[in-house]
Amino acid sequence: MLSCKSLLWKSKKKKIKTKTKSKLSSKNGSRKQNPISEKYQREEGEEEEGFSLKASAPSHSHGVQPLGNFYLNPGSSVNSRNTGLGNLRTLTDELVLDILGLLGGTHLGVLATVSKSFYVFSNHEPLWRNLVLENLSGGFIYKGSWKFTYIAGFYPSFDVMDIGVSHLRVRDFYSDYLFQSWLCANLEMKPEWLERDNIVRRRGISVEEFVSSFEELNKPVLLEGCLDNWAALEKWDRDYLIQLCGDLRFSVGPVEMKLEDYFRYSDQVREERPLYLFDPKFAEKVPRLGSEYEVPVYFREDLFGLLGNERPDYRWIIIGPAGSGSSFHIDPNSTSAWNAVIKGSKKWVLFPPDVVPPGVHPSPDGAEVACPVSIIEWFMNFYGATKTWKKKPIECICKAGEVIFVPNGWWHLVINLEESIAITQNYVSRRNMLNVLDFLQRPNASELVSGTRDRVNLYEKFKNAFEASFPGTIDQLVKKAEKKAKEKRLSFWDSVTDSKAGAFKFSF
Ligand SMILES: O=C(O)CCC(=O)C(=O)O
Repeated sequence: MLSCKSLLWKSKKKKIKTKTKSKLSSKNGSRKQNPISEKYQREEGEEEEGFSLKASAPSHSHGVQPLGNFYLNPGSSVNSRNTGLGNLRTLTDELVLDILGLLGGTHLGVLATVSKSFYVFSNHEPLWRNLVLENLSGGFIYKGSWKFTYIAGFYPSFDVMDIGVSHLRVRDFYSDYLFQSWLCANLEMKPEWLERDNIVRRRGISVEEFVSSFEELNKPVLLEGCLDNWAALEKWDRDYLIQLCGDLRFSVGPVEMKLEDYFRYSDQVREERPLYLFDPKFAEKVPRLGSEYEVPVYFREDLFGLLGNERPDYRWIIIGPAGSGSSFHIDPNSTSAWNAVIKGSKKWVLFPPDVVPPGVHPSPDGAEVACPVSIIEWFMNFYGATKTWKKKPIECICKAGEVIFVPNGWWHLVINLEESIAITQNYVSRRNMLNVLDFLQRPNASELVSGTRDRVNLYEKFKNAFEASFPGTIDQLVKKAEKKAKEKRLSFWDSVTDSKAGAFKFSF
């Protein structure tokens, strides 16, 4: 989902100034005639509105400008987006791209020669990314752009570095969708997006304190110093991992890639949603990796472990460049999680279960979530709304050596601020056992349950395994939860206004 905000290119930081200037090379060629430039001059110094581009950003996006520039520029009488599209001009940009997405690489390449407009659309990098991933799977060597990667993959004798024409700049092409896509791929995180740090931090607390102050209350906490004995913390970096398992394949989005190829990609990547290495079988593939970390003492009760090989996926190694990350989601199967940063740093934004983050639209049954195209787009278009949000999100930057506890049901978004390596595990303890059972027996469990083949029977299997090991414990947990719910009903008014309070019931 792309927000329909009409963009206006009016940023004031140094690099953007170059970009604003480049707009002057369009038809009018005069700074004075350009209202965006005038706005730029008037607002000089209002730093908080500025965006800063990455040092590696190209100087332009094939010349694409936001639609706001067309309306405010009196010299712009045509939008070459429309003139070059012929009868397709009435379609939205998304629809044009959907149609182009049906073409193979050769036809897409030929289409780029038809008009300026088709040149821009046909060079849209996500189209080439899809072609590469569909046709070459993970067996590609990234060549600085997805189009070049495709050409190099299919025509190895062709020296893509000689092409150069992909840098053509088209004049008078206005499109919010394409401009925003380029902008999101090249934006630095704004300092104000990183400022808020309101998570509770703890060092050296006992397991009892963790349980009573955080796990029982379902509240996030950032734990410092609890990875100090991890060999991984000292050893794991890209050189070590490449030496250990550079030629092994790991899950990267929809494909499996050799680790060394992934690092080669992540070194050069500059896209809105970089591919992210997220592998649930890393410890089976490379047992040494599994032996170089241990579950922090707070998270050792791991009841899905009772299911043996039938347990859902529960641990992942996560590797990604700056800008990669996880957009808003709630963790699978109503589990809680911990996420330990080994290298790099991650910005976290978390909302409690009863607050749907701005810009995020879950379907009524919770099976699907519509959210902005990318994490950076969420920051650009929705983060500001959290300033006035009644329930502020919990935010922090989690650095190497730190662990965040993500309680079940919390929405969270994560973006890597630099190349990062992390381990995360999802788990069920007695504190979230009832939530998990409740989740597993929902009517649409076959759509909701994830990480395992047998989605429908997971409830029965898990409940039986738990009862066999801890007879009578489910009843005790239910009684405890009912008592807690009664205590929570503070007043008559609370109970009649909060529909959830009266509806609290478990039946297993
Ligand atoms: O990108 C990350 O490190 C966060 C991962 C995450 O949110 C998750 O595993 O649920």
